[in-house]
Amino acid sequence: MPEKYYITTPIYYPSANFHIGHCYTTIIADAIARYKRMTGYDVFFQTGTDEHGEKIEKKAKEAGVSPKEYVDKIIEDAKDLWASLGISYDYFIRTTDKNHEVAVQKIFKKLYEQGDIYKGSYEGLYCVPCESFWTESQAVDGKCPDCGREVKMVSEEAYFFKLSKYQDQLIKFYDEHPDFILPLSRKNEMLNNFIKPGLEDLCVSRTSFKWGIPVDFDPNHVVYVWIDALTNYITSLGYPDVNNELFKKYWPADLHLVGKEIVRFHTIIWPCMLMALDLPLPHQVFGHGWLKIDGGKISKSLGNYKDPREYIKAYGVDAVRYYALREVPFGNDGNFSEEALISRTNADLANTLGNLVNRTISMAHKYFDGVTSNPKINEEIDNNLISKVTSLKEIVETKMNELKVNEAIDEIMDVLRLCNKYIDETTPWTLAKDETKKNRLATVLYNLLESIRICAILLSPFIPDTSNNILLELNTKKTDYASIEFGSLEENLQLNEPKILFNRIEIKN
Ligand code: ME8
Repeated sequence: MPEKYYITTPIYYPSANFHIGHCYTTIIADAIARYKRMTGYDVFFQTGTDEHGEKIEKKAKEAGVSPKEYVDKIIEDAKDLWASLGISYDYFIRTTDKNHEVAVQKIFKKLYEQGDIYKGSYEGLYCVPCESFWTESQAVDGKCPDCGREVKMVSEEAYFFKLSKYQDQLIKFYDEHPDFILPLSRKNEMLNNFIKPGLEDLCVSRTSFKWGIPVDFDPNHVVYVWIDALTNYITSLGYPDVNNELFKKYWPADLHLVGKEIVRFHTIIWPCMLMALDLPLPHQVFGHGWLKIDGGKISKSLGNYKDPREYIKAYGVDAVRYYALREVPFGNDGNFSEEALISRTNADLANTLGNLVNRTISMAHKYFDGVTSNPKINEEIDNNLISKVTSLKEIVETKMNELKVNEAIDEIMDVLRLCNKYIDETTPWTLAKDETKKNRLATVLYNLLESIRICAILLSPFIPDTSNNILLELNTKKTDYASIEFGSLEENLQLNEPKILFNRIEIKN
C-alpha cells in the first residue's frame, strides 16, 4: 500500500475575492501535492473556506444579501480561480457544509462535557477586520498588532477553552518533535512570545453576532472562529466518526501549510484542541512569509490588488505558478511585482527552458527528420551533463522533503542552463557540416532530448501544462517518474514539431 500524505492550505475567509497571496499558499500546496502524487504517495490535498463570523455578516449586510448568498458567490469565484491555476485539490471544505456544522457542535459539546470548555465572561480588545482578540500587552499603541487598525474593548458572556491546561504537554510535544514547526525561527517565536509567558484560556463563543454555528445546548452563543475553523482539517475526514475510512487513512495531517500570521493558531491552539480530543497531532506546520506589494501586505481589507486571473490571461498559468514557486525563498517575505513576474518568465521560462526545447527539437528535425537515435559516440564533455541529469531526481527529492521548493526548481533550471551551455560547446551546427560526425551529432541531440525529458517530468508538479507540452513534443511514452533514468528515451522515436512554449514578454513602460 502506498504511503499516505495529507496536506492542507488554510481555509480562507470569503469576505472578498481571493488575491495573489491566497494563490501563493495554494499554488505551493498544489505543487507539493502533485510532487508527492508523482513520487507514489496516496495524497489527500484539502483547501476550502472559513465562512462564518462578524466580518462576513457585516459585508453581506452592506451588500444587501444574506451571509450565505454572499459567500456562495465568492466560493464560486474561488473555485473558478483554483481551476484556472490548475489546483488539484481532492476536497474543498466549506465551514457552512452541514456535516462540518454538526461535527463542530459535537466537538464543542464533548469538550464542554469533559470540562475543557467552561462558561465565563470575556473582556478584551477585538480587531473586527482580523477577527482577532488581543490583550492590552499585545496591542501596539491600542492598535491591532497585525493590521495596525483600531481595536475595540468588548465584554460579553462567553465560553472558554482551557488552553492553559495543555501548556506543559505542548512544550513536551515541541521538544519531542523538533520539526513540528518550520521554519525553526517561528518555533522559537511561539515558545518565547506566547507559550513561556503563559497561555491564556481561549474565548470560543460569541453572543454579539449570529452568523456562526450555534452552540446547540446554549443557542445564544455561536461557536467563535478557531473551533469552527481549525476543526475543518478533521471534519472533512468524517470526524467525530473515528471509524470513517478517510479519517482512519489520512489523519494525522502531514503538512498544514499556512501564512506566518496564523502559525500561532496552528501550533498552539490546534495541538491543544487535539490533545483535549485525544487525537494524534499533525506532523508539521510550515509558516511561510508574506507576499507584499510595495513593501506592504496584500490584503483583502486594504484592497490593494488585481484579480490574479489578469496575470494568468496576460502571461499564462505556468508563468504565474512558476513565479509564485520560484521567486521567493520559501519561508521568507517577498515582494510581488508584475515586472518581476515578467523578468522571471523571460529569463527562466522563455530563455532557459523554452529556447532550449525549441532549438533542440528543431535541430533534430533539421538534421534527422525528427527521428531519435543514440549511437553512443560519447565524449568527455558529455559526462558532466549526464552525471548532473542522473543525480537530479535525488537532489530534487531532498529539497522537496525539506520544503525548499524554490531551491528544488532552481536545481532543475541549473541542469537546463547546463544543456544550453552543452549546445554552445558541442556546436551541433558544426558537426552537421561533417558527414563523418553524423553519429556524434545524433548522440549530442539524444543527450539533450533525454535531459529535456527528465527535466520535463521533474517540472510537472510546478508547471504541469508546460511539462505536458514538452513531453507531447517529444512524443515519448516514458513520461512517468519511474522512467527517470538516463537513456530511457526511446530510439527511432518520431518527434513532433516544436511549438513556442513561452513568448518573450516586452516590458511596457
Ligand atoms: O486567516 N502573502 O483566512 P485568510 C502570503 N480563515 N500569503 C497570504 C497573503 C499574502 N500577502 N495573504 C493571504 C484566515 N495569504 C483564516 C484561516 S485556517 C484554519 C483559518 C494566505 O483569508 C496565507 O496562507 O485571512 C494566510 O495564512 C492565509 O492566506 C490567510 O487567509
